[in-house]
Amino acid sequence: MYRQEVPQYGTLIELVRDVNEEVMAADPALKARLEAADELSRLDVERHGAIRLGTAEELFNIRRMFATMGMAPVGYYDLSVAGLPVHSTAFRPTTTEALSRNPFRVFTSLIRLELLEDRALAAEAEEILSRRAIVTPRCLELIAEGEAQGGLTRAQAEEFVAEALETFRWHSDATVTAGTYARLAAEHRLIADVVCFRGPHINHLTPRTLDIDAVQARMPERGIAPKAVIEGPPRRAVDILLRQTSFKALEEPILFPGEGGSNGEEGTHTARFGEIEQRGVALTPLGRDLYDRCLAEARSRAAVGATGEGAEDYMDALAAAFIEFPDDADRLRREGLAFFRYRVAGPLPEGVEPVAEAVEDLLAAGALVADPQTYEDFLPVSAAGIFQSNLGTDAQSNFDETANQDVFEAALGCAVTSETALYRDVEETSLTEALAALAGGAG
Ligand code: OOG
Ligand code: NI
Repeated sequence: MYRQEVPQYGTLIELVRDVNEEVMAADPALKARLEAADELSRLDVERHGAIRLGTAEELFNIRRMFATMGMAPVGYYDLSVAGLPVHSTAFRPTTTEALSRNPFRVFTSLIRLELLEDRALAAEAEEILSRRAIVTPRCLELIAEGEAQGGLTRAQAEEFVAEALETFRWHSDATVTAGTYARLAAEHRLIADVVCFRGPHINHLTPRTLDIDAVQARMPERGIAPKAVIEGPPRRAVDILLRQTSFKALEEPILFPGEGGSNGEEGTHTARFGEIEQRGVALTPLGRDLYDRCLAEARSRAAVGATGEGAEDYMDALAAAFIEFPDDADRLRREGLAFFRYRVAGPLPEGVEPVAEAVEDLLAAGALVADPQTYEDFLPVSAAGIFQSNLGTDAQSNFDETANQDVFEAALGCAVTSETALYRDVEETSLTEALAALAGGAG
């Protein structure tokens, strides 16, 4: 659906596929590693997308809709730190099995009308939002049936998918007059994007590339205008976390209803774009602290301006700041900076006990292998950069925190899952199982 709606996204997918194929052809070892870690089969289906919601009730129902598909809210991202009136989570699968089949994630933001200074406008926005229903009545019925039955039958699932699709569709007809749109957009363009339409249209989808620098460099060849800088860590030998870049949102024609049922007025809106990402290993809290410090250091040395000026200096500052971040998988593991998954790769060597204290010996002897765990989540500073570039500026902004996870979770109707706990659990369980298998004579 999105590819039909935004043809340039289809062009981006083709570019990503070409680059991924070239990278794997040039680096058979990388291809083998992806295959061994069960990452290759998911590469072609790997995506994330994003939506923006208007009310607590919408977030509550969307949480139930994603739960029907086996996706849970993971993480809390406060974007008010970047001057954006939203906070967010990511709906995604949480088990290793589900992630390896299809790790699709939806970055989901809720606007925070309480942060608007113009209280009358906030009340008006709330009133407009109270009139829309973003999930079809039939879809709500199916979600409730799924909750009661503990899942859907195949026939119900097919109907559910068709109904759920309606929620994410683009509507070029605004629900408010051009005047109201202009007042909301003047307050914040994100607010207008959410409040003035019938539903939370998908605003971008994001395939995973194996070489984000190559895709960024080659976008213009295919008529795509990339944002000024790649967000996240710099290019490294061992990728960490997440690097992302997007192409600028398209200006699309929209139609406003006229006052009192008169003929509509034409206008334009920019909301929808495409993004690419390159994922690396998930970091432990220790690694994440180091990442945050290196990033802050780079941003204090060089900043990108509104039209992308300073982009090269910023990328240089980023590379310089990350020199202190170990760039070797073994060091990342030994220094407790990143999360891994253990598996048996050979027999238990003579004289070594299959216990956690002997992990280094077991790895050295080839009895165990530690594969990096892919980071499945998002980064608030990067997300802010993606938002901003698609609101019309490449400028980086700095922060002043007012997170409110409690309000977000109250709207959601449950707590968000901690991403760190998920990675830690996979690491610990994989090690326990691998040691037990070695003790039992596996390998
Ligand atoms: C979401 C922007 C953030 C990411 O990948 O970090 C994002 C939005 O524009 O709604 O998608
Ligand atoms: Ni995104």
